[in-house]
Amino acid sequence: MKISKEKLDKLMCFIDEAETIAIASHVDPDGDNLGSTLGFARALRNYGKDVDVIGHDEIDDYLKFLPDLEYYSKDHRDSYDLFFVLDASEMERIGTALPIARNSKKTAVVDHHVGGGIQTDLNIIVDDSPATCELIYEIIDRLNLPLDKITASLLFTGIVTDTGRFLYTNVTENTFVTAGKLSTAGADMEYIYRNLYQSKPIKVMQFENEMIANAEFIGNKVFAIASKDLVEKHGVQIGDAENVVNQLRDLDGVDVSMIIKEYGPNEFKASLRSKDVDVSKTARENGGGGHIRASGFTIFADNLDQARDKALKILESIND
Ligand SMILES: [Mn+2]
Repeated sequence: MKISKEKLDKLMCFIDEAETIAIASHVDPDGDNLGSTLGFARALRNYGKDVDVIGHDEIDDYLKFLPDLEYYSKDHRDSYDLFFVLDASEMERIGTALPIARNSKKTAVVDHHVGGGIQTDLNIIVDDSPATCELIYEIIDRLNLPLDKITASLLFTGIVTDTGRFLYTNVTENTFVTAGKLSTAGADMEYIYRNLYQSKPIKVMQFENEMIANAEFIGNKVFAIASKDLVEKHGVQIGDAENVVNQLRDLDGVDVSMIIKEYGPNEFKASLRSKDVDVSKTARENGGGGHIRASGFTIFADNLDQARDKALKILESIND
């Protein structure tokens, strides 16, 4: 058990006092964010609450298999009795939903990122938990909220994606116990695994291959670029690059991997992965955040070459 009884009691009061509840997803939502927001929303709906999931971005294709995505919506009230932020360590991560949070009566966060600055009426932040979905399972279990098969599948998805299929070092006995309980509750593991790991479009593999072929190796570090041109050439989404940073980290002799993704004319998103070194610090120093071995931040630059130079300087400055 990772959450104090005092916080859980307070959370139960918040939930019972609220009629309308919002759960905001963060920008650029990943499997853990969608799994936790949609799963928690479902449990609270089944408990009898009026719950909206506030979405903003397009869902990446690889997550479109998730159940309950029809609840991920841009429609919302102006304010709620209770407003949740899940899987985000800064309020700004909820993007356009920020004014709704400010108008709502109470706010709460459940998160597992390191060193964030988010402040709400109830912060449930466990930075050694590998996934927000693990924390949401604990909340549902200990508060006796309804856990049906679909909620179980959603939470299982977040645990599998954020742990790299139970690979990362923050996975503990509790993670496996949670996965086991979700399996017993009816999580459809075969469906989840098939969709996440056995459905990659060939064009995505070809895009990844070209990124990897052009990767630069600097000692035990490696750097690759997902340019708009490359994304267009292969007809993929920029989010499809994310897998590459993991593949590069997994190489023998590599400890730190970095990719930059060209989002806008001057906006580049950097992702960092490591086997050992703390890359959350580097991300925070550059206005981003994340976990000890997986983090990200944004680079603003005039063009791709300048972004590359900035990124390489940052990568070289990481101490190992
Ligand atoms: Mn997460």
